[in-house]
Amino acid sequence: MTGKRQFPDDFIWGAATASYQIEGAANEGGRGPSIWDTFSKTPGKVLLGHTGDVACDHFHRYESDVKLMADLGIKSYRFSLAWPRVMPEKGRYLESGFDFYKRLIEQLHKHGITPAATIYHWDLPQWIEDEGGWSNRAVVDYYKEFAEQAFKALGDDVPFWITHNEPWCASLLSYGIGEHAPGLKDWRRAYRAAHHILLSHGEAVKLYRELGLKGQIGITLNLTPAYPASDSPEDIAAQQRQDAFSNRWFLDPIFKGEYPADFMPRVERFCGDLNVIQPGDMETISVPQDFLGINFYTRSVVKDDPADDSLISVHGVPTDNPVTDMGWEIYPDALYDLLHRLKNEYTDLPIYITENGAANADAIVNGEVEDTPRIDYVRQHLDAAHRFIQEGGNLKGYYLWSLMDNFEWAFGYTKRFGIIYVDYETQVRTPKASFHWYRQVIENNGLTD
Ligand code: IFM
Repeated sequence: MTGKRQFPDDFIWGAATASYQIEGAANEGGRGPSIWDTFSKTPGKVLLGHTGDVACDHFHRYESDVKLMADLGIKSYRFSLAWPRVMPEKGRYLESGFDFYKRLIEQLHKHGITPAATIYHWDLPQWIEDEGGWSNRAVVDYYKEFAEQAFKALGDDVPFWITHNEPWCASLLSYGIGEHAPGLKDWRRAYRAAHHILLSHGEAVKLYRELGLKGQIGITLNLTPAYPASDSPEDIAAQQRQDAFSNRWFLDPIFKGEYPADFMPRVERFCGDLNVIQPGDMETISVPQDFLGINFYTRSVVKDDPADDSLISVHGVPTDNPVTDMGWEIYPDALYDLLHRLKNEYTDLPIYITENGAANADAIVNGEVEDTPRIDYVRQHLDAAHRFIQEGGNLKGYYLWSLMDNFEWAFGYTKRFGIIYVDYETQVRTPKASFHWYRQVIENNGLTD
């Protein structure tokens, strides 16, 4: 689509990062190890043996990084809190673990940028994992304690709180598929982890209300719409299973207070009786929140696979559409469909796109990074978002992933998602063409081309 596409005056333009992916300073200020320190130091788990020990050294460079944000013109910056800085070992609480965030938040306010804090973005303290991690119910109390300390330390200065980033990744991808820390292939532990993550979300929302804090609190889900490869009943059933696995397992408990009944028998077949839902849990998980955050990157197209006796028994079908450097199909209509689905089937709450962006094989040439594919990707997704708003959708903001290149989990530093190029040898930052383009979008409050 071309022509002027104006966004609402109060639309929040932002950019996002996460603690382990950018901070570095892994051994400073008494920080303890997280599951990602352990995982990345385990041979074969992260490409090229990369770790987050130094990452973008943002812990030391936050002042100049905030200046770049101010230059970009974002209204809000989404970052996450490193739990192992605050609870480095069992029974030890380090209030000074919040000092870095206090300094960061002060800088953000100085530049008129609203802080948006994610409480948990995957860096679980290793000592909690040693007790069973997210699959052990005790983690809910540990998380509540961490959230409470965070609200008390930062709550007056942070008006926007996200309890969890992408529970699907922190549970099923990490404890079931095994691609992320702690790297287990155990569906029972994975589904128990998912429940405890959701439960801790609800507990944090309740706590936030009890403390009388004045901002907003919600959760961020990564949602990957599933489409059937054909209109055969088998493929449509495959699509339903994929959707339950990727999306409904998290949306339904939050907005309907129940897990998807159609998928529960399969989960029980692979996990046995989960023995995890206690009286009151579903009420806590579905406690009203203030907004829904969604991270959107791609969709899946699936076909029934009767020969595959696995949890979902489907296989993905490639399409002719272009893909990003992650190999993820670029299909912005899925964002548009998803937004409408959320509105029609789940919630009237404000929605924020808390992550969207593309990995691209960027390089500096003559001092510049021409990342046209990323610009095209973001433009097309903003188009989809704009269409939804025009049709009455309650979409309130967009956080581009990511502000800067960073540690892309199991891919280490080999995938670049940033609109600022980071030279990991020198830590020099170079704004890419997409940075300058996004600045114009923000300045115009919309798309003009
Ligand atoms: O880098 C991640 C981020 O931490 C969570 N959402 C997806 C991004 C790209 O893979």
